[in-house]
Amino acid sequence: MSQFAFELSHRDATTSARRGVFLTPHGPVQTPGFMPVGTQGTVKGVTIDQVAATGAHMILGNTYHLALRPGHETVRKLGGLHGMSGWEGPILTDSGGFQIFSLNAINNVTEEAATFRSHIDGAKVRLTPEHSIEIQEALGSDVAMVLDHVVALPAEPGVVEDAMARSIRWAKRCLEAASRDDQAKFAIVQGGLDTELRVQCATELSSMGFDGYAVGGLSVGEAPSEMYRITAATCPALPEDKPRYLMGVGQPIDLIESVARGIDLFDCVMPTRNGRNGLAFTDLGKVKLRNAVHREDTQPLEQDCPCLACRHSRGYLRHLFIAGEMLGPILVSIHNLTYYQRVMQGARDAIEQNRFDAYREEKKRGWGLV
Ligand code: PRF
Ligand code: ZN
Repeated sequence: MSQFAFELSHRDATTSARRGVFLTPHGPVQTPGFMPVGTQGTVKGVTIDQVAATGAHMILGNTYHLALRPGHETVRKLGGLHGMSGWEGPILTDSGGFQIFSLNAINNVTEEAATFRSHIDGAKVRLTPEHSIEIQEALGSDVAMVLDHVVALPAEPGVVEDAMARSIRWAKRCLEAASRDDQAKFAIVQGGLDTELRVQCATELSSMGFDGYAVGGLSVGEAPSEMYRITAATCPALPEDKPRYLMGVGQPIDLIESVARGIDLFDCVMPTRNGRNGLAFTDLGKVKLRNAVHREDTQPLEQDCPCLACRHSRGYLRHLFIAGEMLGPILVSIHNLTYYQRVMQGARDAIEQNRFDAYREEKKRGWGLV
Protein backbone atom coordinates (compact mmCIF):
# COMPACT_ATOMS: atom_id res chain seq x y z
CA MET A 1 0.00 0.00 0.00
CA SER A 2 1.57 3.25 -1.10
CA GLN A 3 1.94 5.92 1.54
CA PHE A 4 1.48 8.53 -1.16
CA ALA A 5 -1.62 9.67 -3.00
CA PHE A 6 -2.52 12.56 -5.22
CA GLU A 7 -6.15 13.63 -5.20
CA LEU A 8 -7.39 16.18 -7.70
CA SER A 9 -10.47 18.03 -6.50
CA HIS A 10 -11.00 20.75 -9.14
CA ARG A 11 -10.10 21.60 -12.71
CA ASP A 12 -10.35 25.15 -13.95
CA ALA A 13 -12.94 25.69 -16.68
CA THR A 14 -10.85 27.62 -19.20
CA THR A 15 -7.20 26.79 -18.42
CA SER A 16 -5.35 23.54 -17.60
CA ALA A 17 -4.98 24.57 -13.94
CA ARG A 18 -5.65 21.83 -11.37
CA ARG A 19 -6.40 21.93 -7.65
CA GLY A 20 -5.34 18.95 -5.59
CA VAL A 21 -3.63 17.54 -2.53
CA PHE A 22 -0.52 15.36 -2.42
CA LEU A 23 -0.52 13.12 0.65
CA THR A 24 2.83 12.17 2.22
CA PRO A 25 3.90 10.42 5.46
CA HIS A 26 4.64 13.88 6.92
CA GLY A 27 1.34 15.43 5.95
CA PRO A 28 -0.56 16.88 3.00
CA VAL A 29 0.71 19.29 0.36
CA GLN A 30 -1.98 21.50 -1.16
CA THR A 31 -1.52 22.06 -4.89
CA PRO A 32 -0.75 24.20 -6.79
CA GLY A 33 1.99 24.76 -4.22
CA PHE A 34 5.35 26.42 -3.79
CA MET A 35 8.27 24.82 -1.89
CA PRO A 36 10.79 27.11 -0.19
CA VAL A 37 14.38 26.04 -0.86
CA GLY A 38 16.38 24.74 2.10
CA THR A 39 19.49 23.67 0.23
CA GLN A 40 21.69 22.88 3.23
CA GLY A 41 18.92 21.76 5.60
CA THR A 42 17.84 25.34 6.34
CA VAL A 43 15.78 27.91 4.50
CA LYS A 44 18.44 30.62 4.63
CA GLY A 45 17.88 33.05 7.50
CA VAL A 46 14.43 31.75 8.39
CA THR A 47 13.55 29.44 11.32
CA ILE A 48 11.29 26.42 10.74
CA ASP A 49 8.46 28.04 12.72
CA GLN A 50 8.75 31.14 10.54
CA VAL A 51 8.76 28.98 7.39
CA ALA A 52 5.60 27.22 8.61
CA ALA A 53 3.99 30.60 9.39
CA THR A 54 4.46 31.69 5.74
CA GLY A 55 2.00 28.92 4.82
CA ALA A 56 4.51 26.55 3.20
CA HIS A 57 3.61 22.85 3.28
CA MET A 58 6.69 21.15 1.83
CA ILE A 59 10.31 22.33 1.68
CA LEU A 60 13.23 21.25 -0.49
CA GLY A 61 16.71 20.00 0.39
CA ASN A 62 19.70 19.17 -1.80
CA THR A 63 21.45 15.83 -2.12
CA TYR A 64 24.54 17.44 -3.60
CA HIS A 65 25.16 19.92 -0.77
CA LEU A 66 24.16 17.65 2.10
CA ALA A 67 26.22 14.71 0.83
CA LEU A 68 29.30 16.93 0.71
CA ARG A 69 28.54 18.67 4.01
CA PRO A 70 27.85 17.46 6.67
CA GLY A 71 27.65 14.12 4.78
CA HIS A 72 24.53 11.96 4.50
CA GLU A 73 25.70 9.49 7.17
CA THR A 74 26.00 12.41 9.58
CA VAL A 75 22.52 13.60 8.61
CA ARG A 76 21.22 10.06 9.18
CA LYS A 77 22.77 10.02 12.67
CA LEU A 78 21.20 13.42 13.42
CA GLY A 79 17.77 11.97 12.73
CA GLY A 80 17.58 12.49 8.99
CA LEU A 81 16.69 15.80 7.41
CA HIS A 82 13.53 15.99 9.55
CA GLY A 83 15.27 15.30 12.85
CA MET A 84 18.25 17.47 12.00
CA SER A 85 16.30 20.53 10.87
CA GLY A 86 13.24 20.14 13.08
CA TRP A 87 10.90 20.57 10.09
CA GLU A 88 8.02 18.17 10.70
CA GLY A 89 6.25 18.58 7.36
CA PRO A 90 7.00 16.96 4.01
CA ILE A 91 10.47 17.37 2.48
CA LEU A 92 11.54 16.83 -1.14
CA THR A 93 15.19 16.34 -2.00
CA ASP A 94 16.73 17.13 -5.37
CA SER A 95 19.03 14.46 -6.77
CA GLY A 96 22.20 16.41 -7.44
CA GLY A 97 21.88 16.39 -11.25
CA PHE A 98 21.25 20.08 -11.59
CA GLN A 99 23.78 21.19 -8.97
CA ILE A 100 26.54 19.22 -10.69
CA PHE A 101 25.67 21.09 -13.86
CA SER A 102 25.24 24.54 -12.34
CA LEU A 103 27.94 24.69 -9.65
CA ASN A 104 30.80 22.95 -11.39
CA ALA A 105 32.74 24.16 -14.38
CA ILE A 106 34.47 20.79 -14.27
CA ASN A 107 32.01 17.94 -14.62
CA ASN A 108 32.04 14.83 -16.65
CA VAL A 109 29.12 12.54 -17.39
CA THR A 110 29.47 8.91 -18.53
CA GLU A 111 26.79 6.25 -18.76
CA GLU A 112 27.79 4.99 -15.33
CA ALA A 113 28.13 8.21 -13.34
CA ALA A 114 28.53 11.96 -13.12
CA THR A 115 31.95 13.02 -11.85
CA PHE A 116 32.66 16.51 -10.60
CA ARG A 117 34.84 18.53 -8.27
CA SER A 118 33.36 19.56 -4.94
CA HIS A 119 32.72 23.31 -4.78
CA ILE A 120 33.86 23.16 -1.14
CA ASP A 121 37.33 21.60 -1.31
CA GLY A 122 37.88 20.63 -4.94
CA ALA A 123 37.79 16.89 -4.13
CA LYS A 124 36.74 14.59 -6.96
CA VAL A 125 33.24 13.15 -6.35
CA ARG A 126 31.38 10.49 -8.31
CA LEU A 127 27.61 10.27 -8.27
CA THR A 128 25.68 7.37 -9.78
CA PRO A 129 21.87 7.13 -9.95
CA GLU A 130 22.04 4.38 -7.30
CA HIS A 131 24.21 6.49 -5.02
CA SER A 132 21.89 9.49 -5.35
CA ILE A 133 18.98 7.32 -4.18
CA GLU A 134 21.06 5.83 -1.35
CA ILE A 135 21.91 9.36 -0.16
CA GLN A 136 18.29 10.54 -0.40
CA GLU A 137 17.13 7.48 1.53
CA ALA A 138 19.66 8.35 4.25
CA LEU A 139 18.39 11.93 4.28
CA GLY A 140 14.89 10.50 4.79
CA SER A 141 13.03 12.91 2.53
CA ASP A 142 9.40 12.19 1.62
CA VAL A 143 10.13 12.66 -2.07
CA ALA A 144 13.36 11.73 -3.85
CA MET A 145 14.15 13.04 -7.33
CA VAL A 146 15.88 10.80 -9.87
CA LEU A 147 19.40 11.68 -10.99
CA ASP A 148 19.15 13.41 -14.35
CA HIS A 149 21.60 14.70 -16.94
CA VAL A 150 21.11 18.44 -17.40
CA VAL A 151 22.86 20.21 -20.29
CA ALA A 152 23.46 23.92 -20.76
CA LEU A 153 21.33 25.55 -23.44
CA PRO A 154 21.73 26.29 -26.27
CA ALA A 155 23.19 22.88 -27.16
CA GLU A 156 23.54 20.78 -30.31
CA PRO A 157 20.40 18.67 -30.94
CA GLY A 158 22.46 15.46 -30.58
CA VAL A 159 23.72 16.53 -27.16
CA VAL A 160 20.22 17.32 -25.88
CA GLU A 161 18.82 14.02 -27.17
CA ASP A 162 21.71 12.05 -25.70
CA ALA A 163 21.25 13.65 -22.25
CA MET A 164 17.49 13.08 -22.45
CA ALA A 165 17.94 9.38 -23.28
CA ARG A 166 20.51 9.00 -20.49
CA SER A 167 18.10 10.69 -18.06
CA ILE A 168 15.49 8.04 -18.89
CA ARG A 169 17.99 5.19 -18.32
CA TRP A 170 19.14 6.78 -15.07
CA ALA A 171 15.51 7.24 -13.93
CA LYS A 172 15.01 3.48 -14.39
CA ARG A 173 18.16 2.73 -12.40
CA CYS A 174 16.93 5.03 -9.60
CA LEU A 175 13.59 3.21 -9.47
CA GLU A 176 15.36 -0.16 -9.30
CA ALA A 177 17.71 1.07 -6.55
CA ALA A 178 14.90 2.37 -4.34
CA SER A 179 14.33 0.39 -1.15
CA ARG A 180 12.06 2.58 1.02
CA ASP A 181 8.32 2.60 0.46
CA ASP A 182 7.94 5.66 2.70
CA GLN A 183 9.75 7.72 0.06
CA ALA A 184 8.09 8.73 -3.21
CA LYS A 185 10.19 8.77 -6.37
CA PHE A 186 9.69 11.54 -8.94
CA ALA A 187 11.01 11.30 -12.50
CA ILE A 188 12.42 14.31 -14.37
CA VAL A 189 11.57 15.11 -18.00
CA GLN A 190 14.47 16.53 -20.02
CA GLY A 191 14.77 17.30 -23.73
CA GLY A 192 15.73 20.94 -24.00
CA LEU A 193 13.51 23.19 -26.09
CA ASP A 194 12.44 20.44 -28.48
CA THR A 195 8.78 19.54 -27.90
CA GLU A 196 9.12 16.19 -29.69
CA LEU A 197 11.96 15.13 -27.40
CA ARG A 198 10.03 16.37 -24.40
CA VAL A 199 6.90 14.39 -25.30
CA GLN A 200 8.97 11.29 -26.02
CA CYS A 201 10.74 11.61 -22.66
CA ALA A 202 7.50 12.27 -20.77
CA THR A 203 5.78 9.32 -22.43
CA GLU A 204 8.60 6.88 -21.65
CA LEU A 205 8.92 8.01 -18.04
CA SER A 206 5.13 7.86 -17.60
CA SER A 207 5.14 4.16 -18.48
CA MET A 208 7.57 3.48 -15.62
CA GLY A 209 5.09 4.24 -12.82
CA PHE A 210 6.67 7.05 -10.80
CA ASP A 211 4.83 8.76 -7.93
CA GLY A 212 5.24 12.15 -9.60
CA TYR A 213 6.83 13.84 -12.60
CA ALA A 214 9.03 16.90 -12.85
CA VAL A 215 9.84 19.10 -15.80
CA GLY A 216 13.56 19.86 -15.61
CA GLY A 217 16.10 21.67 -17.74
CA LEU A 218 14.07 24.88 -17.91
CA SER A 219 14.64 28.34 -16.46
CA VAL A 220 18.27 28.02 -17.55
CA GLY A 221 18.38 31.23 -19.57
CA GLU A 222 15.71 30.64 -22.24
CA ALA A 223 12.92 33.19 -22.80
CA PRO A 224 9.84 32.74 -20.57
CA SER A 225 7.73 32.14 -23.71
CA GLU A 226 9.98 29.15 -24.54
CA MET A 227 9.56 27.76 -21.03
CA TYR A 228 5.75 28.13 -21.27
CA ARG A 229 5.75 26.46 -24.70
CA ILE A 230 7.69 23.44 -23.41
CA THR A 231 5.57 23.18 -20.26
CA ALA A 232 2.35 23.32 -22.29
CA ALA A 233 3.61 20.57 -24.62
CA THR A 234 4.94 18.33 -21.83
CA CYS A 235 2.05 18.30 -19.33
CA PRO A 236 -0.47 16.50 -21.60
CA ALA A 237 2.08 13.67 -22.03
CA LEU A 238 2.23 13.09 -18.26
CA PRO A 239 -0.22 11.00 -16.19
CA GLU A 240 -3.29 13.01 -15.13
CA ASP A 241 -3.33 11.46 -11.68
CA LYS A 242 0.22 12.26 -10.56
CA PRO A 243 1.69 15.57 -9.37
CA ARG A 244 3.69 17.64 -11.87
CA TYR A 245 6.60 19.71 -10.63
CA LEU A 246 8.38 22.47 -12.54
CA MET A 247 11.89 22.57 -11.08
CA GLY A 248 13.61 25.79 -10.11
CA VAL A 249 10.83 28.14 -11.26
CA GLY A 250 10.51 31.06 -10.86
CA GLN A 251 9.09 34.60 -10.93
CA PRO A 252 5.49 34.94 -9.62
CA ILE A 253 4.28 35.35 -13.23
CA ASP A 254 6.05 32.10 -14.21
CA LEU A 255 4.20 30.26 -11.44
CA ILE A 256 0.83 31.59 -12.61
CA GLU A 257 1.49 30.91 -16.31
CA SER A 258 2.73 27.40 -15.52
CA VAL A 259 -0.23 26.57 -13.27
CA ALA A 260 -2.42 27.57 -16.22
CA ARG A 261 -0.57 24.92 -18.27
CA GLY A 262 -1.04 22.12 -15.73
CA ILE A 263 1.85 22.36 -13.24
CA ASP A 264 1.16 21.53 -9.55
CA LEU A 265 4.44 22.18 -7.71
CA PHE A 266 7.32 24.65 -7.80
CA ASP A 267 10.51 25.50 -5.96
CA CYS A 268 12.81 28.47 -6.39
CA VAL A 269 15.49 30.39 -4.50
CA MET A 270 14.03 33.64 -5.80
CA PRO A 271 12.00 34.72 -2.73
CA THR A 272 14.87 34.08 -0.31
CA ARG A 273 17.80 35.11 -2.54
CA ASN A 274 16.08 38.33 -3.61
CA GLY A 275 14.92 38.92 -0.04
CA ARG A 276 18.52 38.81 1.17
CA ASN A 277 19.33 41.50 -1.40
CA GLY A 278 16.49 43.81 -0.36
CA LEU A 279 14.18 43.06 -3.27
CA ALA A 280 10.58 42.49 -2.16
CA PHE A 281 7.69 41.00 -4.18
CA THR A 282 4.30 42.67 -3.87
CA ASP A 283 0.95 42.73 -5.69
CA LEU A 284 2.12 45.98 -7.31
CA GLY A 285 5.42 44.54 -8.53
CA LYS A 286 8.94 44.41 -7.14
CA VAL A 287 10.16 46.91 -4.53
CA LYS A 288 13.88 47.73 -4.26
CA LEU A 289 14.14 48.61 -0.60
CA ARG A 290 17.57 50.21 -0.92
CA ASN A 291 16.14 52.93 -3.14
CA ALA A 292 16.16 56.42 -1.57
CA VAL A 293 12.43 56.82 -2.29
CA HIS A 294 11.77 54.52 0.67
CA ARG A 295 13.87 56.54 3.15
CA GLU A 296 10.87 58.11 4.91
CA ASP A 297 8.24 55.71 3.63
CA THR A 298 5.89 54.91 6.53
CA GLN A 299 3.92 52.27 4.61
CA PRO A 300 4.52 48.52 5.01
CA LEU A 301 5.58 46.44 1.99
CA GLU A 302 1.96 45.36 1.69
CA GLN A 303 -1.06 46.69 3.51
CA ASP A 304 -2.81 43.36 4.10
CA CYS A 305 0.22 41.06 4.49
CA PRO A 306 0.28 39.18 7.82
CA CYS A 307 4.07 38.63 7.84
CA LEU A 308 6.62 39.86 10.41
CA ALA A 309 8.18 42.33 7.94
CA CYS A 310 4.87 44.04 7.27
CA ARG A 311 4.61 45.09 10.93
CA HIS A 312 7.31 47.60 9.99
CA SER A 313 7.55 50.51 7.56
CA ARG A 314 9.47 50.36 4.30
CA GLY A 315 11.60 53.15 5.74
CA TYR A 316 12.69 50.96 8.65
CA LEU A 317 13.34 47.94 6.37
CA ARG A 318 15.43 50.18 4.11
CA HIS A 319 17.40 51.40 7.11
CA LEU A 320 18.18 47.79 8.12
CA PHE A 321 19.67 47.11 4.68
CA ILE A 322 21.62 50.36 4.48
CA ALA A 323 23.00 49.77 8.00
CA GLY A 324 23.93 46.18 7.15
CA GLU A 325 21.74 44.71 9.89
CA MET A 326 21.03 40.99 9.53
CA LEU A 327 17.36 41.48 10.41
CA GLY A 328 16.78 43.14 7.01
CA PRO A 329 17.55 40.03 4.91
CA ILE A 330 15.63 37.87 7.41
CA LEU A 331 12.47 39.99 7.35
CA VAL A 332 12.36 40.43 3.58
CA SER A 333 12.99 36.69 3.05
CA ILE A 334 9.98 36.05 5.29
CA HIS A 335 7.87 38.60 3.42
CA ASN A 336 8.78 37.12 0.02
CA LEU A 337 8.08 33.55 1.13
CA THR A 338 4.75 34.74 2.54
CA TYR A 339 4.01 36.54 -0.73
CA TYR A 340 4.69 33.42 -2.82
CA GLN A 341 2.42 31.38 -0.55
CA ARG A 342 -0.31 34.01 -0.84
CA VAL A 343 -0.07 33.96 -4.64
CA MET A 344 -0.44 30.16 -4.57
CA GLN A 345 -3.31 30.27 -2.07
CA GLY A 346 -5.00 32.76 -4.39
CA ALA A 347 -4.43 30.37 -7.28
CA ARG A 348 -5.93 27.46 -5.35
CA ASP A 349 -8.99 29.51 -4.41
CA ALA A 350 -9.40 30.77 -7.98
CA ILE A 351 -9.28 27.23 -9.43
CA GLU A 352 -11.93 26.08 -6.94
CA GLN A 353 -14.11 28.97 -8.07
CA ASN A 354 -13.46 28.44 -11.78
CA ARG A 355 -11.94 31.87 -12.22
CA PHE A 356 -8.24 31.13 -12.68
CA ASP A 357 -8.00 33.12 -15.90
CA ALA A 358 -9.47 36.20 -14.18
CA TYR A 359 -7.01 35.69 -11.32
CA ARG A 360 -4.12 35.55 -13.80
CA GLU A 361 -5.25 38.81 -15.44
CA GLU A 362 -5.71 40.52 -12.08
CA LYS A 363 -2.18 39.52 -10.97
CA LYS A 364 -0.62 40.58 -14.29
CA ARG A 365 -2.32 43.98 -14.06
CA GLY A 366 -0.95 44.50 -10.55
CA TRP A 367 2.55 43.45 -11.60
CA GLY A 368 2.41 45.89 -14.53
CA LEU A 369 2.60 43.08 -17.12
CA VAL A 370 -0.44 44.08 -19.18
N1 PRF B 1 17.14 18.91 -12.71
C1 PRF B 1 17.27 18.75 -11.36
N2 PRF B 1 17.08 19.78 -10.51
C2 PRF B 1 16.75 20.99 -11.02
C3 PRF B 1 16.60 21.20 -12.39
C4 PRF B 1 16.79 20.11 -13.30
O1 PRF B 1 16.68 20.20 -14.53
C5 PRF B 1 16.29 22.56 -12.55
C6 PRF B 1 16.05 23.28 -13.82
N3 PRF B 1 15.59 24.58 -13.68
C7 PRF B 1 16.24 23.12 -11.26
N4 PRF B 1 16.54 22.15 -10.36
N5 PRF B 1 17.61 17.56 -10.88
ZN1 ZN C 1 4.76 40.98 4.35
